[in-house]
Amino acid sequence: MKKLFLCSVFLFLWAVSCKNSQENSPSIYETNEELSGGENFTTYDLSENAFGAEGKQLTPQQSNDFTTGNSFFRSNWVIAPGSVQTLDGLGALFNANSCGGCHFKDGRAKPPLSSNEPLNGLLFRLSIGNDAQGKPIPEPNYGTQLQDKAILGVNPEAKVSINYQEIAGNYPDGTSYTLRKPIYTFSQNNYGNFSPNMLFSPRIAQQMCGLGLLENIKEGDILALADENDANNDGISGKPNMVWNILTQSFTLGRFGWKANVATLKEQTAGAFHGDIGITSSLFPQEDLTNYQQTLLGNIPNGGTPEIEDINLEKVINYTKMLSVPVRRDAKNNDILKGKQLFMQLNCNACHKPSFVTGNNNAISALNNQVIRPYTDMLLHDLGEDLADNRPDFRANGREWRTPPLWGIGMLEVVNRHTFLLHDGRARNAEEAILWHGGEAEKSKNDFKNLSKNERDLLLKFLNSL
Ligand code: HEC
Ligand code: HEC
Ligand SMILES: [Ca+2]
Ligand SMILES: [Ca+2]
Ligand SMILES: [Ca+2]
Repeated sequence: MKKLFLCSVFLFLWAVSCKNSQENSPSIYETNEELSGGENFTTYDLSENAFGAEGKQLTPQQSNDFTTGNSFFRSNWVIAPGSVQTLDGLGALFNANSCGGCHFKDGRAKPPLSSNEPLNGLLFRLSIGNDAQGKPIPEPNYGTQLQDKAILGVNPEAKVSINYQEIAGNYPDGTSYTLRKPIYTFSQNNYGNFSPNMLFSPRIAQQMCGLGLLENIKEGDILALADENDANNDGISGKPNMVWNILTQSFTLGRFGWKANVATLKEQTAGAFHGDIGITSSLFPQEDLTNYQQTLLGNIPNGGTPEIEDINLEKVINYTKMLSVPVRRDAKNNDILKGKQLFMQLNCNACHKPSFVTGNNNAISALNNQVIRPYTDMLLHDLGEDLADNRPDFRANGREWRTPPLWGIGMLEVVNRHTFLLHDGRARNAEEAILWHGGEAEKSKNDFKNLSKNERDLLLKFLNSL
């Protein structure tokens, strides 16, 4: 009798738990959830080209721009005068000789792993604080970016070497981990001493997928998520960056860069040509040299005025707008859906906003009305002292970073053969990235640490499916 009773209790519990898991899966799985970049900008190419795929529903002209823009993105610029005039004018100071040199395969760079490795795709923004309007003030001799390379006969600005300090920690369940914090040493300053007030911000080259969609999220939808003074008292206070926009000559919403420090893909692209490769354009007609450097260097080789013509610049800009996002893998898998549930439970989605519908008046009409799942709110958040660069960038203070989109991060290993994350690439994988969260995300991180090993793995499996 007792046995029979126990049996039926077990049967009942089994039936209930089965029913729950069946009910849970469809309700938490959302229709077309695997289409991270919407109908038009999700690619099924899961090869190492997964971040470099062209969107669908483009006009033949747009598709042509994509192809030409792509080749400019990959091509190496050379010292003027070069045999190919469309590709000369490198430097005088620069960080790399192509976009793809840092955004390899349209993906993200990895930081040097030891002190004698060169910087490939890690750069340093410089300033001596913000001016009264809130713009970063350039370092007097070195400007707003440290260029560690230069053409023949010109000295690079300085050399940076990196060392890591190991930090040991434990989960409450006893599992141990180590994190590594980068420490930078600047040497061989070739243009005088740095100002004693110099602030610097290390930034790793970001992944390129889905950028046109991020640009096409309606401004109002982003601003609606802001809660600067945490009026709802949940410990999370998203803040929009407002940045100097050289096209409108006014302060507008910042979207790109690790601190949302640039407003548009146009300015970001022209700015990269200018600051990273030493290529002038109609947006930035003067070389990125301070007055001191200009005087010291005199006449430098010139690849035309400007060095990249508008017609070609436009193609590279359009290229950055038309890159797709890889399709989710196994989005309906039960473990992954459990991981997704944990992601919500830990309030990761307070900042990593799962979805938006893009705006409806982009010139590239394929970008319009797309249901996208970028897992970002495009806002700034205080992530604590440990991640702070202590350098303000427009409205972003020294502890604030833009929530990075999480789409595509599971494909990083395939595309770039590494899994380094965060603004300076210090995290060796997603687990370490979470463990570095602090500030507004301190609670989420602690709740993550308090999960069982199995639950942590489910969450990481979910992230890896993005
Ligand atoms: C020296 C390495 C380097 C080169 C070369 C480079 N980039 Fe970048 N790129 C970066 C870094 C670092 C960031 C982040 C910048 C920041 O946070 O301010 C970035 C950010 C971007 C972004 C914004 C991505 C986002 O998610 O917000 C775009 C777009 C971009 N780069 C395009 C280009 C283009 C186009 C070129 C070539 C003209 C180029 N980059 C060349 C390092 C590089
Ligand atoms: C308060 C807002 C906030 C919350 C909550 C939050 N994050 Fe983040 N997350 C950020 C910001 C901002 C960064 C970038 C920090 C940096 O680069 O230094 C980031 C970075 C990341 C990265 C690395 C992304 C990349 O491109 O390098 C991962 C992975 C990540 N978060 C996952 C999570 C998970 C999982 C949770 C929940 C446990 C979570 N985050 C909670 C704001 C948040
Ligand atoms: Ca030049
Ligand atoms: Ca400089
Ligand atoms: Ca809040």
